[in-house]
Amino acid sequence: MLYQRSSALFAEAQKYIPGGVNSPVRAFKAVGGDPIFVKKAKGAYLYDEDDNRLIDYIASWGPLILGHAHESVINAVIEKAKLGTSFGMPTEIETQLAQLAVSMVPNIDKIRFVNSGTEACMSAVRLARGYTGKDKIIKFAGCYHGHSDSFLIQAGSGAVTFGSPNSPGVTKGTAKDTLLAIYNDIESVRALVAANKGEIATVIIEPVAGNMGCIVPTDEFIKGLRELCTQEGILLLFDEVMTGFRLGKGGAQEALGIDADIVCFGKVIGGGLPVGAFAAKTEIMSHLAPEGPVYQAGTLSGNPLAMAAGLAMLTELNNKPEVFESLAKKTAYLHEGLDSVLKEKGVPYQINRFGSMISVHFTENPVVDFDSSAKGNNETFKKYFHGMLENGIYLPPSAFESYFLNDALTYADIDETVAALKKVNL
Ligand code: HOZ
Repeated sequence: MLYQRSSALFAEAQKYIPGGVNSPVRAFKAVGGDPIFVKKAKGAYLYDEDDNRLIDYIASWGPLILGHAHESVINAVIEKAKLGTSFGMPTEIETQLAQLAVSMVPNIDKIRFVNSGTEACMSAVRLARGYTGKDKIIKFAGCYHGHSDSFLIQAGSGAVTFGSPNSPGVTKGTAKDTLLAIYNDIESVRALVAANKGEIATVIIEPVAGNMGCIVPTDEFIKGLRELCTQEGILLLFDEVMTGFRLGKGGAQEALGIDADIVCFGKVIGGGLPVGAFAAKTEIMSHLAPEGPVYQAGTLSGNPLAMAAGLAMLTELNNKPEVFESLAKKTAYLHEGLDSVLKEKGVPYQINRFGSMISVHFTENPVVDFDSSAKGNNETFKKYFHGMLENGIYLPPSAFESYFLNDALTYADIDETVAALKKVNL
């Protein structure tokens, strides 16, 4: 496949945009080569600026559960845009989306819309601190909760690729309030809690991690976390930016059978438009301005176009809950296919999967946390990524990302994906 126009566009972009991209993972630094510039997308396919058709496994990093340019979402946005694009005033549709989201997600009464997952997590932590009156938070190495200062401590996703999991620009003062635990290791959390007795406001976690590849929590770990937080008066914060409305109507809370105290959502709640949200029981949410003293605001929060897209998307998912099973089956089918081909290739690998999230790690040992994920052989990953791309398959351009399947993918697309892998030399 040729990617000449993409390369030319990238060269031009680099003159005006740092690194040529508006979000680092897109720059292909982890895998080398030039990023693909997208012209359009429909269903399971991306069409790039060189007119290549690619089978897409990132779905805009999760939200496009039903595939690209889904008719009901697109029509909702078009109709809404005709009525005006932003008011900075309340609109009825915000309440409609809030009501629907609250009805789908366990254990929440109220929700606040923001503009991105970063904003959601940053604001949720402020709320947790305001509610508990405590300053410290615990996060897990390799988890990524957006690019707010408190989270860029041993962060996953692009932060790992660019060698700055602890970003310059984050002050020592901020960093000291973020304590680091090890994913899937409840003892590491217990130790931090014991050493900082009565000082921890919240434990924030990706309940199924997607920013060090896909990593599944053990039952013992996630249940232990819930028990520990309850015992110690710590709020358990689920960052469901990737898992919300994807692992089931009720996201990871429902899929894992664990109630969180605060839940954050990202792009999915806007049907792929720029939206985030955080939600909790009334008792906690009433601490938020203007009802309570914890401040949080935004002109574009609850933006009508984003609300219309989100309402269309969540309505589809609410009316067709079978989509979650369908996605999980397709993902299992992909897993089997990749497994059968990789077995023949003679390289060590692991495949992690939960629902419609999956990732391949080129390493001998099980991948259960950041350290085991970081042991993956990146040279093999690069060959895998570029080999698949050459054959029309678009995977996440880093081993530290999960794939997200969309329901527009057909079994024939998955067969094509597996057939592509057969042609790749690792
Ligand atoms: N941080 C996102 C993946 N975990 C990537 C964002 C983007 O490049 O769009």
